Amino acid sequence: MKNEATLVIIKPDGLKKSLTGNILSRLSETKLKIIGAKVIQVNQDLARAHYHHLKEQPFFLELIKYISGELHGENRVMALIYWGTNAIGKVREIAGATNPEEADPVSIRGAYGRILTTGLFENVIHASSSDDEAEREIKLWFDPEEIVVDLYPAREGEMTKGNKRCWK
Ligand code: IDP
Ligand code: MG
Repeated sequence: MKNEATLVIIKPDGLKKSLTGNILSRLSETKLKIIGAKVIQVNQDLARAHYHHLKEQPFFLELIKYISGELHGENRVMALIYWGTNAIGKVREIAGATNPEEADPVSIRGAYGRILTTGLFENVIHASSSDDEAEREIKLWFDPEEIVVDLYPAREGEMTKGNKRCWK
């Protein structure tokens, strides 16, 4: 079994419900290593890029409102990269099925998720579902220097990148 990296996002409902500790404890059962972690605000561009494969779905606009925090008045998510043997499958298993009603009740989504009256699955965490998806998502959410393992080839950039702010 080869080492894999996978992206986990604790969605705004997870932070709003103070579930961060519980979720991290559950994920630690996998014995995988955390190799990147941060709390960030999700803007429209990131939200749409992350879920671009679902843009034709009837729930897409609500999903964008969900991941960007608009539904919960909570503008934070926690993004983590887990790394190790069969990381993608191990994390998906503990996360549970996409539909929280169908998810194993002891999985994270089964225990903490719900279906909104609009039909949206409010399911507390995101977890990458394949190697290709994990690579695309990790590159979208993290810069190379924010990860403690050299996961993918990177190039030397300029010291000040784009409109990034620097400390005074
Ligand atoms: P995943 O998160 O289990 O990988 P995806 O199909 O990638 O599932 O969908 C992304 C997110 O969109 C889900 O986590 C859930 O919040 C929402 N979602 C997916 N399918 C549905 C649906 O059929 N109804 C309502 N919400 C959905
Ligand atoms: Mg998915």
